[in-house]
Amino acid sequence: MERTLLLAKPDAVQRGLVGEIISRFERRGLQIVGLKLLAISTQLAKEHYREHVGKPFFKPLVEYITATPVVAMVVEGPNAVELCRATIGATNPVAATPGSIRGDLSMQVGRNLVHGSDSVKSAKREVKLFFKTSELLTYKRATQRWITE
Ligand code: D4T
Repeated sequence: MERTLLLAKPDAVQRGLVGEIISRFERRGLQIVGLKLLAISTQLAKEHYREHVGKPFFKPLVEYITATPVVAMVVEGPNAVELCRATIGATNPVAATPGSIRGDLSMQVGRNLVHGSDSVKSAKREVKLFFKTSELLTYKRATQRWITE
């Protein structure tokens, strides 16, 4: 079973889209195992986006993600990483398929609403960055057998 990190970014919080965004993942069948509202520090932002250090969009990216609180979430399910990336849509909303979160609700790459880990390896690193082990809960859903075989 995979786990992945999702962030409803500051624009999602400011636009009142957090409920809608969480709902997209819930309705897909993913199980929420961790959830919190937090202000991302500059240090955490730089660590989270460390692969982008030195790129022209790095500074605005850090300013954007630290501007106001975000909602961080860990979800679990078979192929959770890939499923979530598909539900989120392409990085640039112009290329995001209608039906995806970005394809339905956003217009620009610098205001693309949601983050989802891009690989199982990144997911492991990012979940650890945002959540303590004690903040991640294991529990059984009564509906589970109607969601997965
Ligand atoms: P995140 O990490 O926010 O889920 O986005 P993606 O995984 O879809 O895309 P990414 O890591 O390539 O980019 C991280 C972040 O940087 C912003 N960005 C990206 C930007 O402002 N301009 C750009 O040209 C690119 C490539 C958007 C997402």
